[in-house]
Amino acid sequence: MQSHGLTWPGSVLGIVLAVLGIVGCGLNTATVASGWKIPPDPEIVNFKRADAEVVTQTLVAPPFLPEHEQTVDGPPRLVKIHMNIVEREVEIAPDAFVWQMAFNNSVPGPVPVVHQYDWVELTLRNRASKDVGFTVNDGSGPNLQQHNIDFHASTGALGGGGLTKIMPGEEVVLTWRAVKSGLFVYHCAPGGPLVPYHVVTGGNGALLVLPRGGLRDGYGNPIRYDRAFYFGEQDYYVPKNPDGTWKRATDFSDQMVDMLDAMDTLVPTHVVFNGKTGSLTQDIRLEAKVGETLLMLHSQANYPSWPHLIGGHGDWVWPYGKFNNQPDEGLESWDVVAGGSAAAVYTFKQPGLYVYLNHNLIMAFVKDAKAYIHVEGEWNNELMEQVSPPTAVE
Ligand SMILES: [Cu+2]
Repeated sequence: MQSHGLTWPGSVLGIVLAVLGIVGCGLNTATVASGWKIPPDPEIVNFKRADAEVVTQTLVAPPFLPEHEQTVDGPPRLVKIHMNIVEREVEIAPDAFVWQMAFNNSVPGPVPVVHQYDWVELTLRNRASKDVGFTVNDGSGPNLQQHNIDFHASTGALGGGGLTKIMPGEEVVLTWRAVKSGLFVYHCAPGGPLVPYHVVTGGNGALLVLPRGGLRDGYGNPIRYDRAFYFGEQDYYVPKNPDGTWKRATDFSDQMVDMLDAMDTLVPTHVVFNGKTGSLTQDIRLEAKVGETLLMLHSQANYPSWPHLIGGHGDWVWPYGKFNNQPDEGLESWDVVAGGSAAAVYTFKQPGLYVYLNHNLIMAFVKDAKAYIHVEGEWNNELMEQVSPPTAVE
């Protein structure tokens, strides 16, 4: 082969390249570490839970987030939240009904927002949906199954899953510390095939842990967002009747065996944002203005996704949704791993309709993994102009 003709023996070349690689890597890591990363403050890290101020956060249904501060100055706090688990039946697409496991009566569940090193104190209830003050769909009855919660943001006991198993009629209180910052999935995990069953019927959501000093761009400059939307993506596996229509079950337990068969194909029958078809394209109108910065939060508890903002970009993107990593600049599409998240910010520069979607376009347009964002403002011809409208070719 031609390579035998090289004047440098391969081994020498290899050693030279290896040395260059080590030096290059070392310099690079040192530059990034000293330039962007901020070491944790020992006073904050060592702060004791007993000394923390206790606050209660009222959760709201996605795609919106509870009121929150983007930066905090004081010591860590203990943030109390309440979630009720509701087994309910929802028409997720025309003539396709799913008995859902819904944290706080929404699919996906709500997005609690805390800051790194805060504590979360969750009261989780598994009880008859009629008693908890929700307006649930007709046909929903008392809960039938055991549920729990695994917070990917937490540490120990299967993410809290081992300490939160509750039967219908029970409630449990769990406190844990948010030691990592970022957007993290949470989901129900009762064990074995019940784990995916409860997750693909909607038993998942995400929790946002902001850095105490707020978000920073790749240069280390602070980022403030004007709006934040949470895109919780859900894959469903609805069984069919022999005649090809969607099969409907009588309750959450009755649905399970046929749905597990449909899940065994690994091919979702429906993929949606915010729980059902049309949720963020028809039911809820998302709006923004030119000049505003939008924080786009995205999670998928069971399947990968590849987000893209049609007509815009990710100005800064955290592909794994973890804010203590330097964000990537100017991305067109990015990754959400199964059981993970992504976060991105974009400052709108043109008015009009933007589509935030899963850029597996079959998932977006044959299924419904997409959201519309309606943006108002002045059009900028410098960025785009239709120089000549469509006319017939002579
Ligand atoms: Cu569950």
